[in-house]
Order: sequence, then structure tokens, then C-alpha cells
Amino acid sequence: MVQGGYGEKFSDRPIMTAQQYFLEQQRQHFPDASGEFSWLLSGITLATKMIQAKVRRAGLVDILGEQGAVNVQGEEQQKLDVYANRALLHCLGVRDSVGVLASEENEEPITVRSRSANAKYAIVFDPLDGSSNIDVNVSVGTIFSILRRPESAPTAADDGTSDVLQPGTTQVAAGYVVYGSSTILVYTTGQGVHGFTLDPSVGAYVLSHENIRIPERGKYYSVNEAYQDGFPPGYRDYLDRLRRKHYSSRYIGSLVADFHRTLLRGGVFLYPPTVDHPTGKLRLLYEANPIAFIAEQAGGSASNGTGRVMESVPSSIHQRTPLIVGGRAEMEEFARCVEAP
Ligand code: P6P
Repeated sequence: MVQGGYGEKFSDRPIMTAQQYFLEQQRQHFPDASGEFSWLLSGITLATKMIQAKVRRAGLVDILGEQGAVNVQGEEQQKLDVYANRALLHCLGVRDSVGVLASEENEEPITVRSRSANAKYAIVFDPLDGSSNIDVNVSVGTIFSILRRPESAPTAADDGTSDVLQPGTTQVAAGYVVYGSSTILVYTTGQGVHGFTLDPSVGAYVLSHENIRIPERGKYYSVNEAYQDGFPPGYRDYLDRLRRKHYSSRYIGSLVADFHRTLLRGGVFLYPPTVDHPTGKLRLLYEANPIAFIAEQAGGSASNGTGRVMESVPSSIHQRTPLIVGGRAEMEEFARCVEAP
């Protein structure tokens, strides 16, 4: 057995980087593809490597604290938010296959190319979700969703909005990067869910979690219990049932971190309607839909409280939604408690 450079024994399987895996998947499932999609995904891996380098040094350089500006959400922009947004806009904007970019940090979408033959894709992203946790060293994340631009000719006033206002069922790919104890990229193109851990010593994302499946039943529920009194009755009944089944509670307050644990360990994450956010707090296009696509591809499901969240037809880019996402058993119980008429 060859002694591995990681001080462990190499398995017979070669070390597979994310770039190799993208190409392998493309050869296997899209043999006629031109490689432009894999090239597009490499824009995300590059940008997130740049972001993680800043996140890892946030305490050492003057990048902590607030930028002073206020973003479209009315939230104090953390300096890392601004950096992360610029990194993604730059790295994706130079990919010829990208036509439109829409970010949580920008009020309107940015059309980087007209609907030329090449600029087929629109990408929606949250550059640094959970950024209010940055200064206290809690995991944060980048979330992205890739859509194919409609074939129809754009209207004269088209500002890219029609490219991105599509239901989650039309996503061609989705994923997130969680900047935690390690930096992990999790993505799907509809061919299962796969995870890659960044090896900073070589600067490559290496396949570490192939074909992730969310456990049929977990032992955690994840919700901000401070808002419980404002949840609709069915939600309170649902949570009581889980408690009676001896579920434990885990809540980080960073969507990517809370979902990543749910994906790997099972259970359920909820952000229900609350008094302050009667239509939910999380964003449909660049938080709920990509997370839902991954959950469904991993054998779980995701609801907006009345049905499949990916079937929601968006009416605005920064639209909010309730999100309940988890393993089969927890989501069937939720459907009985809340969705059932
Ligand atoms: P609350 C972070 O600000 C975020 O957008 C998500 O990452 C997270 O799940 C949610 O808000 C936490 O919200 O109201 O529980 O602090």
C-alpha cells in the first residue's frame, strides 16, 4: 500500500479534485457538453477559495467589523460581505457562459452578457450567509443556484430579472460552501449530492463526501425557539411531537451550518413564519431553493409550509419564504402536522 502524502495510506482510489470530478460527471452524464458548465463551476471554486482565505484571516487583518454601508436588505454590510460579493461577481463575470448575476448584496441583477449563444446561465447567490456571525468565529457560508436563461427573446426593459425569477424546479445546479472547522463545497447538478473538502496545503477542493444521503430519521431539530410563541399552531404541535420523541435541539443561527449538519446527521431545520417575518425570513431564490435542491437530491425534502418550496413561483428577487427542510421521516411528520389541510 502506497504511503500517502497525508500521512495515511492512500486508498486504491486516486485523489479526486472538484475540477476532475466536474469533468468526470460531465463525461458520464453530459457527453456532448462543451465543458462550459465545468468551467463555470470553476469560477465558484476559485471565488470561494479567495473568500475562505479572507475568512480564515478575518481576525488578523482589518476586515472584521462593519463596512459601514447598508445593503439592500437594510443590514449593516460586514467588510467580508463586500469582499465575498466582489469575488463572486468577478470570478463568475469572466465566464463566457454567464449572462446574469443576482446577489443578495445587489438590489438588481447584473446582466454581464446579452443572450448570446454562449451566455446561457444566470447565477443567483448569497455571497456570505450568516455574516453577522463572522466576528464571533461562527461558521458562515456561500450559497449559489444556477439557472438556464429562458430561450425567449428578452423584453426591451429586460434587466435580467426574467432570467432569475424561475421556480426552484428549473435549477440546473446548486450548492454551498461552508467556512467552518474546514471549508467544504457541497453541490448537485441533479446527479446526487457530492462534497469536497478544501486542502489549503495544495489549494484544491478534494472529493470527501461522494453521494451524500440524508439519514431517513435523525435526532435533532433546528429552529430559533425564541420565536416559538409566534409560530403558527401546527408548527408548535410539530415541535412538541419531536420533543416527545426525545429529539435534541441544535441551532447555530447560520443557515449553511445548520443545514450542513442536517444533511449529514439527519433531522429537520425550520425557519417558520414569525411575527417579525410573517412570510419567513430566508430568501427563496438564493437560500431556500438551492438548499431544497440539495436536500431532495440527497433523499430528503423541503417545504414552504404549504408544499414543495421549489415549486414556489417567485415574483421578486429578494422574496422571502418559510423553509422546513430535512430527512424523510421528519418531513412526513411535518406534512401530517402542518401541510395537511
Ligand atoms: P435568526 C443569518 O442572518 C440568516 O440569514 C441565516 O443564515 C440563518 O439561518 C438565519 O438568518 C438566522 O436568523 O432570526 O434565528 O437570527
